[in-house]
Amino acid sequence: MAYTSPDVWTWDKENGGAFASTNRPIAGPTHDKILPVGPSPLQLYTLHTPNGVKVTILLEELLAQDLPAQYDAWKIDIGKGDQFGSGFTDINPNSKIPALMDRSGAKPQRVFESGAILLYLAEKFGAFLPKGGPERTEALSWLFWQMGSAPFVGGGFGHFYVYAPEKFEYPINRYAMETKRQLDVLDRRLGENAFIAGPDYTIADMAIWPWYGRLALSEIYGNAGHFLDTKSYRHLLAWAERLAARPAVQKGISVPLAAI
Ligand SMILES: N[C@@H](CCC(=O)N[C@@H](CS)C(=O)NCC(=O)O)C(=O)O
Repeated sequence: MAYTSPDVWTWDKENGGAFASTNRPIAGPTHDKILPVGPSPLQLYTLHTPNGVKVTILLEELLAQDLPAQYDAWKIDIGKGDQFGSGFTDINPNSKIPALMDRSGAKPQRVFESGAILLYLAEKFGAFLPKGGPERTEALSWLFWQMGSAPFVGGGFGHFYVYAPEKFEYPINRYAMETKRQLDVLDRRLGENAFIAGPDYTIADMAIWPWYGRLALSEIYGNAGHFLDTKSYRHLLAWAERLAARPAVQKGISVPLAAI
């Protein structure tokens, strides 16, 4: 249906989309809520979404290397609006999971944005990120590529293919095209390298796999794997399968989350 925009946009609370009841055009908390704190040095407030599991995968990989990355993982139910509680917005003023509180030092340190959390933990524990040189630059390039690119997949393709109140051809075409272009970027890269940043497994793989690896494996957005013909991205698929077989990845995507 053709749409004529009004002079000034107003908030339609009942727009019919899957997240209509929680999405809002205003930042800040909607209610007071003190978040629980467990005994571990790292407190993670999260959910099993692609952005959330990036961090639990890294934490499980660190623990698998016997590094002291013990954490408590708490469930922020974004369908119920937990991300707008005052305790959560104190840690992430942007009201999105995942958010981390590092209580191991003299003063608690908050970290928000999944890419920033991955970088913070990789530097803290000296793992899964080359210390310097071109290898580090390459890993960071791919990490930031993921942060900039995945919103086209999640907020664009996934939203209009699965969550929008109706199927609209224009946005599905636009975002399917961009998603396939991105899948091809990764397929070409993985045709020449064992891992995203080169020969070593890094936080760039952990950031990219929950989105593009799981899409290639047909594990997100219903029938999207078939719709986008992800089987045709052979190198991407082989990498996705290799990562999916890692015990830390399996733990990271299903780690129990305690109620807040
Ligand atoms: N750029 C952010 C995106 C985080 C994000 O979009 N989180 C979603 C779940 S995957 C969320 O919390 N949505 C709640 C909302 O939009 O109200 C990151 O990577 O941390």
